[in-house]
Amino acid sequence: MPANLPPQYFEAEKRFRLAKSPEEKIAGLEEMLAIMPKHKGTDHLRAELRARIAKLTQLAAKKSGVRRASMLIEKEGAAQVAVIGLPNTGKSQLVASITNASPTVAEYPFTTHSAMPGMMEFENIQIQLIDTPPLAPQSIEWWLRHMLIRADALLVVVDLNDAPLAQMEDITAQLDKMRISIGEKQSEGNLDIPLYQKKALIIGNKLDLDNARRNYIALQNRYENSLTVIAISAKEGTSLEELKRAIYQMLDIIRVYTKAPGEKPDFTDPIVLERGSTLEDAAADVHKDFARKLKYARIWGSGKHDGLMVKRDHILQDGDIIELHL
Ligand SMILES: Nc1nc2c(ncn2[C@@H]2O[C@H](COP(=O)(O)OP(=O)(O)O)[C@@H](O)[C@H]2O)c(=O)[nH]1
Ligand SMILES: [Mg+2]
Repeated sequence: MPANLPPQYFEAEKRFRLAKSPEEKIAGLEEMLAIMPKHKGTDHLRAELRARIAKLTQLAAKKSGVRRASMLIEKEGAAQVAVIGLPNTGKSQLVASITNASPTVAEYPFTTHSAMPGMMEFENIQIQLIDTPPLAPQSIEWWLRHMLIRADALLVVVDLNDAPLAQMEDITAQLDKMRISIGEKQSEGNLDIPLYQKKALIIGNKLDLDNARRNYIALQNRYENSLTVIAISAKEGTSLEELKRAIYQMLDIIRVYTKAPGEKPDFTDPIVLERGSTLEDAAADVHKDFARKLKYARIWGSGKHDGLMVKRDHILQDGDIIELHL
């Protein structure tokens, strides 16, 4: 057992041991996994936790008859983003409009019972969006919380023609119960359970309808200090390019390109990293041995001298081109 596990870990472990249903057990394990520090000393233990989660998930899926694939969707592309909101706000329409997936869109609520992923293209990267069942108390599935916690960010869809401020209140209350926070307001729920802070963007949909513009301004005023609000019409395709860019910006990721000496970089195949990543992080992404072997790199782009030599702790910017020297 590695040292340095925080006390919350042992509290989560206790909840796991006392849990009866596979769902509660999974929740306990997910918490333990989230709390555990990420380093070499915990690699083994983290792998073990993930294996136990996978096994219990299969069990729970068999019991509830839900396909495992619809509960825990493997991340693909540069990031995984969950699309959430109340019934009939246009979540499925949005996923259908900006990804390659085609979830059912219908005018009656609760059409979406499981989660469906689709890939959205933004310039030279792909971002995975997941259409989810509505965040209404009667339809919240036990696996939704895990899915939202796992996701890199959330897109909160509200219907601009249907009291969007009240919808936001509803949604943040539901998220609060799951101990998930988007931007502001601290949760008042069970303080023993860790709070997950998530990046989020508010999408005001149905901009084509009558009261939409006025409600959009009210939403913007309400959230101007905490969250970005984008108004779109998923159905008519209004402002979808702006939305894609806003999603990319919210994710706080950067794209870096590698090149061999004397050659041109391949701009179709970026390395995607968290903002603030170093040259060493980029090298590790190319090959796990490269981070160790790296001597220096030459760098081009974003206001630098062309071909400048930089060391492993150099912080990279979006669009940088690097030539690794081992
Ligand atoms: N006017 C208008 N209707 C929309 C828009 N997006 C979705 N809808 C309609 O809203 C209803 C619910 O859409 P859906 O995507 O199934 O909502 P979900 O329950 O959030 O997945 C359907 O009748 C859609 O045609 C939009 O941008 N404008
Ligand atoms: Mg739907």
